[in-house]
Amino acid sequence: MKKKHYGILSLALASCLTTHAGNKRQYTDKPNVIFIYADDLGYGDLECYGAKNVQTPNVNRLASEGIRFTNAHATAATSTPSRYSLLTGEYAWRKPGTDVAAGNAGMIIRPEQYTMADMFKSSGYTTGAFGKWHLGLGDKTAQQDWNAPLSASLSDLGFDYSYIMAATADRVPCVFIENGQVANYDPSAPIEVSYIKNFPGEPTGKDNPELLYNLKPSHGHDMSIVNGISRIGYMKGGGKALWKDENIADSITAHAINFIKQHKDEPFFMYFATNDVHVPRFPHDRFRGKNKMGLRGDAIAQFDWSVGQLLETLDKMGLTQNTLIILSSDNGPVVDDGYDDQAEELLNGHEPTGGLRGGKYSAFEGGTRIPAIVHWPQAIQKPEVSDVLISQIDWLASLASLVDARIPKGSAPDSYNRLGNLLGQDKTDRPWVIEQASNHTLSVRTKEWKLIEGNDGPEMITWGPKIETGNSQTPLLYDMRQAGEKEDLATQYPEKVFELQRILRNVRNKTIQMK
Ligand code: NG6
Ligand code: CA
Repeated sequence: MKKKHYGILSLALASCLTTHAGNKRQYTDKPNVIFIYADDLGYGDLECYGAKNVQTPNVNRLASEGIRFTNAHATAATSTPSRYSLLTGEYAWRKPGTDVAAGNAGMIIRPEQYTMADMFKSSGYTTGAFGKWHLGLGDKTAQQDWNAPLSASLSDLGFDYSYIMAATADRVPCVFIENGQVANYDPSAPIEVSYIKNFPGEPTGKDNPELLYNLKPSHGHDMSIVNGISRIGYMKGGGKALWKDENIADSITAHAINFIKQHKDEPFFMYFATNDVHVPRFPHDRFRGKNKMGLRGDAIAQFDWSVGQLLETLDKMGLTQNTLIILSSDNGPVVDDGYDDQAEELLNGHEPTGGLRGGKYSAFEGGTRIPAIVHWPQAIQKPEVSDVLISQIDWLASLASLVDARIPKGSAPDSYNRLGNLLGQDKTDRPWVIEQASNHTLSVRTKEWKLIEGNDGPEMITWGPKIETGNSQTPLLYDMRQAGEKEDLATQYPEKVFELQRILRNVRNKTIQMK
């Protein structure tokens, strides 16, 4: 399947950029753009957001030189829908099949869709994706041949280069995919993947717990064993291509640094999605034991190290001034997400959500309020902390406006240009933000109020993590100026409930435009 071509404008720009070959920087003020997208990193997990038990000096630097947002929202409380929305500018709940993807899911964003990467490419950028993907690969679910170039991959979505994990570290296949093919492919160990049944003779966490020498599951995660850790799904083979969990951050970061070095003379867009701090948390030895929180804290420190490596590279290359970095997370935090890593026991008073209610998966703020820092020394001269209400859904259109890309009609339908918010020039709150819980319950929040729509789900997650979901048969209304999500005020303010329900209905039906 081939991509549509976006880009009469891009051709013009590209030629203008290349005419001055060798000295391109001088002729364009287009910043490099780097998204640093952490996994399951909570609102309270960074030192600059109040974390006490772990040091994050590199993220602190970004915050102290840029804008640190205190009211930023991911579009969903789990990874796949959040990433889908970020990269396409369309709410994931509009599109079936965007829930947490298996490692053998077919490519969820289809080649004909317009993506963030297409947008940058059409403006003359070189584009690269690194780390966690979790949006499917290949044309069809379960039909991939992992021993050959995949039938659909990130090059069909506008990425010039990619070095990614198909899904998550807790899902097979446990190999990196470079430009649509298994990296370090080992012909002596052909790869097979199934999410239905095991391959004859292959050990599993369930049947062979004695083989789990690195981490044991606390719930689920008892299928194929790779690197002494059992996962979700079954795989066979891989040989030398199999990753070692302790080296994942090193590997992703090294490839990203190479990309920066290779493209230092032209504008580049880099989607840098870390595996940290998702489970299985198994960071490198050099991060072990330096904080009070065990492996979860070590994974946060490793995340910070990756950020530091990118910054050091930019500094060395003289690129820091004109590189726009946006650091954020895909959804809220979870403590025990399925492995016995003592994250719960070792919190030592740390609050991953920074005191917000709920967490990953839930409709409460802990599910979708995330850290967000924007750093661009050339444009942001006055560092600040901003409580302006923003959502990741707008990042595509906002950055399109920054780089003069024209979004094709009908693409990125939910994304609005709010660049002024991101650069600290406009303090107007987004009039509303929509949040999606893992059971598809939607919430609408304004600066002052939040409504969680009524639904049939249980009050707590039933299958493992101890997290309040925010589910209730009747709609819940909270005054966000006061106590946050403590006291349901739906019966006191029926007109407010009605007003917010109307916004939600109109957004669902696309019968409302934001001013
Ligand atoms: C859940 C997994 C959890 C995590 C999550 C996706 C079990 C019991 N739990 O189903 O460990 O992988 O999916 O996380 O399997 S996300 O951040 O990628 O959305
Ligand atoms: Ca996540």
